[in-house]
Amino acid sequence: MSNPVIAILMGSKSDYEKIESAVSILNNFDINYTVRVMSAHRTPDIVTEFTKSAAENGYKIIIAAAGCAAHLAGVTAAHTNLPVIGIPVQGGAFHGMDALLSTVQMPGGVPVASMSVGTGGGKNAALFAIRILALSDAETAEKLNRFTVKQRDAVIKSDEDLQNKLNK
Ligand code: RP5
Repeated sequence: MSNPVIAILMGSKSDYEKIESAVSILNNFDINYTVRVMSAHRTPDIVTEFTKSAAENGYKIIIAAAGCAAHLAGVTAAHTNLPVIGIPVQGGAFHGMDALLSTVQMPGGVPVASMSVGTGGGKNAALFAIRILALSDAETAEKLNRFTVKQRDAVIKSDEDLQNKLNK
């Protein structure tokens, strides 16, 4: 994709299916992004190189997804002043609790915006990034408004359907 503004980093290719919802949201909003596999533990040099040069390469936001001892988001935030959004990936012996604590418990001074564990985490990471972009991009802000209205309408419709079914 040309001129990507969002980088999605994953600690392993095994994370992809769990955070694919982030990719589909970015596609729906026509946001250019890059998806890369790089690990804070297995390829720390590549993470350092990528994140140190991310801002000068045109990225505005980094989404970092990792499971288990999830240090990718934290290490990324240590190497750049760009906003970093962490997705604690569900899995491993503790079903994502380990990743959640690793992502959310950053020391003061190095912020990571932690999303939720599970499929909502990937979706919300993309939407959170889009909310940041919308601050300075009217077209993205308008798309976000339309998304919110559509989501609201879907909930109202599901309630109407339920009432019709129960009150037959
Ligand atoms: C983490 O370890 C990755 O982000 C992944 O969630 C987990 C397991 O990785 P694999 O062993 O499947 O490559 O670093």
